[in-house]
Amino acid sequence: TELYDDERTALTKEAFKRAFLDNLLYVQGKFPALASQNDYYQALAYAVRDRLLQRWISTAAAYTKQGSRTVAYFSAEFLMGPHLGNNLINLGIYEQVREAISELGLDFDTLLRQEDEPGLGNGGLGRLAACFIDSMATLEIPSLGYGIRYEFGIFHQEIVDGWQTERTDKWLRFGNPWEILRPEWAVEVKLGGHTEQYRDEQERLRIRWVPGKVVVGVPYDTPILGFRNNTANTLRLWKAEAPESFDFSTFNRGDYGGAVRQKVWSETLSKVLYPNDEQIQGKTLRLEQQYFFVSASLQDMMRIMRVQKLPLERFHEKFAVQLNDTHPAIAVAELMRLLVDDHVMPWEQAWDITCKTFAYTNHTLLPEALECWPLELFKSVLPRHLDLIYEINVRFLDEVRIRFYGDEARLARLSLIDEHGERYVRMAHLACVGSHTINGVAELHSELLKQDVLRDFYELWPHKFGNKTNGVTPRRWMALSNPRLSDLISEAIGDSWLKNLDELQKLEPFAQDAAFRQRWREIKLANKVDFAAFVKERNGINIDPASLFDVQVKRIHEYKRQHLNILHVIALYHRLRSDPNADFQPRTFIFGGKAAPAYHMAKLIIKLINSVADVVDRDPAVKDRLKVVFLQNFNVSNGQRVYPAAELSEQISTAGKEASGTGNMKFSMNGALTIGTMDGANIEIRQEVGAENFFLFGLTAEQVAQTKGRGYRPLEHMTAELQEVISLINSGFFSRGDVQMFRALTDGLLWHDPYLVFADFESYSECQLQVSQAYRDVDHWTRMSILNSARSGKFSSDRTIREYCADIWRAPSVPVRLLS
Ligand code: 26Y
Repeated sequence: TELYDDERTALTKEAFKRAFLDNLLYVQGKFPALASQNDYYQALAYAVRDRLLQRWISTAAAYTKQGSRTVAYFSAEFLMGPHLGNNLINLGIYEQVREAISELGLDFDTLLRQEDEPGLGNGGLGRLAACFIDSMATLEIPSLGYGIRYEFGIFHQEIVDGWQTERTDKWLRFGNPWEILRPEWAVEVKLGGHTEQYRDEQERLRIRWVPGKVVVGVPYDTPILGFRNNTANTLRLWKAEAPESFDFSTFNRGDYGGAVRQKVWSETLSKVLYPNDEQIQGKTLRLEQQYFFVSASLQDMMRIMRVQKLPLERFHEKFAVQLNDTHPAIAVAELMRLLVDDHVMPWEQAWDITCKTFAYTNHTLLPEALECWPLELFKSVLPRHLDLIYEINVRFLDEVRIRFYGDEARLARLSLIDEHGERYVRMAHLACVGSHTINGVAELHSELLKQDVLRDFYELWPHKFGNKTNGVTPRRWMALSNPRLSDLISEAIGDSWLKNLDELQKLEPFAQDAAFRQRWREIKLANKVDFAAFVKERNGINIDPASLFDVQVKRIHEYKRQHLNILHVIALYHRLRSDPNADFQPRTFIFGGKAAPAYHMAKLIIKLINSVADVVDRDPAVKDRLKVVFLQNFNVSNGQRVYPAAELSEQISTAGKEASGTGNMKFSMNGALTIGTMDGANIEIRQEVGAENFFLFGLTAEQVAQTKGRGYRPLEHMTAELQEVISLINSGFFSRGDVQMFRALTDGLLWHDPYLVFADFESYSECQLQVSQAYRDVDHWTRMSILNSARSGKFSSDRTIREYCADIWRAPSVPVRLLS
């Protein structure tokens, strides 16, 4: 304790205040009269960082000493959200620090809000990676998150005249107090060029990759704290830089422009996150990004083995690598290259190690989202890897040929190379062949993978397939974002539920307790009042905290069917205008989410939502009964405000399309009821909370498939009300007389409707009526709300990670003792 528990890092309030003011001077170079709120935030962040470094050092020491088996989570995205509040929660000093800061006359919440969140992900997949590393640290699993330190994360969305516009996310502008640069562990990554044969000193025939360019990967480490333990794991993100030697050689030749271009090109690799979560067509830079972080990470892992004096033959014993979708799937070929080319290991042994190292998680059933790279493009970036993939493929297809005698069609379907028309490398196939385990992210999704997208692989290797239903971390999504509810729960059942979410079950009896229900309601109302103030500040409109808060927040996608929701809102508006005295449960419809910048239909849906919001807000006839809000720039921080205030969670994707969903879990934990289809994890949520506490509607995945198989005609599902809705839109009513504005949307629905909006519309409307009726029985609704929360234990990412550890990684926990 002498070494660490000093003036600089002591946890007492007084020591913390001194440290904070010290940092203001010595880190920020400011004194209070000149300091901005951001200066105060930085000083606070550094004071917290000082207090977690001891854990980080102790953890590194424990893992090094014990040579622990380590999980490497490979992901192109980590959607972390702000660190400060989360670190305070996990350190167990949130309240203390809040008090210290207010005693200094500062507003703690204002300081928390200064943090520019690291938005290094698009949505579900990136946020899942963040929840997973939180849970791994909490469960004391030695782990490294490996990814890219994008200089610009997911764009900042602004709504201008109802349309989405994008602004660059300059999250590093004021510096990032949570990361530590590790220049001594930089590695070189080759790209492009060609391969050639040569004979080594022992006259062995070998292959040399002569790269066209080389970039340097520099690691930036961020500590990931466990919840109230001594573990601090590492998120290691790579920044791309130009190798100095390259710079100088061009520079010395007097080619200054060339030297600068080289530097600029190198840095481009980690410049920006692609804002798509579905499709990227033939973008060389994207493949280069994927290879860059994968190669840097595998080289880093080999360095760790060298330091620990472990032979590379034991790579798969030291490390379990999880591939977060196919974005890092090139790792299969890269590990083979490192072992076979660089370390001269026999192919069979290298392949054995590779297959024992990797496991692959699939996150999508949409066929257009499966990553394929045009062969020529692939060859120009990774010539050596293409040869390795050919070799892997030849050996793989030999195996298939024997298993499925004479089945040529099957060979073509399974091949790592798609040979119909233009040739492509199929990344999902590479991931399947090179992994010992393949999983989906919810029961239904994992079943559909076996029946559909990966059917041939399932028939070949049924033992590789399994399910790992997603989860979310209750530390961020309850303790941090919903302190009122968390305090009430802890008062009722103690606070160990935050480490063992199944204990929420103990809340069930409280659903019968009128006084408890009253407090549950008061908390939801207080959260709604806070949220209403936030909406007033952001959107300038008043929403009524007494109305039902009905929320759909997620990326904008046709398969997620935000348009089904807004069509229903228009139907309600029409009912109110047609019958002004109709009995009507007041509702506030809240939408939020980003559209991929080139996804025109998604952007048009945003415009429609905003146009309806605008009309409804200006129409005195529906005032106080119907409101629509589009929340700009939905991200982790805004999520933390909206989930606690929500009463109804919209999970309305076409059945069979949403792999899992994770927002659905955040809502349910925080006491919102779900209106949803039999899709993704909705099915398991309904199973857990009970059918009577869930509003189900719509076709099942099977019925969707049948309907499509029969030849779906949306017009056959046209009802009088739906007709009114479409006519109203087409009349220009929401577009100031412009009858063309929403044509692409309405025509698309009338003539194609690939996601069966019309087929589900009536069932949805009917279900929404039931919601409104249920909401009027206040006590009944509160009971259902409490039961949703009480039965959400399964959806902790701690449960998910325990399953990955037991079934895939075989990684035991390693508790950390604080060094003194
Ligand atoms: C290839 C590139 C364009 C791409 C980039 C990001 C493709 C996909 C993605 C992201 C996909 C994603 O976020 N999928 C979601 O993963 C969640 C976590 O498993 C699921 O809950 C959710 O249903 C799924 O859509």
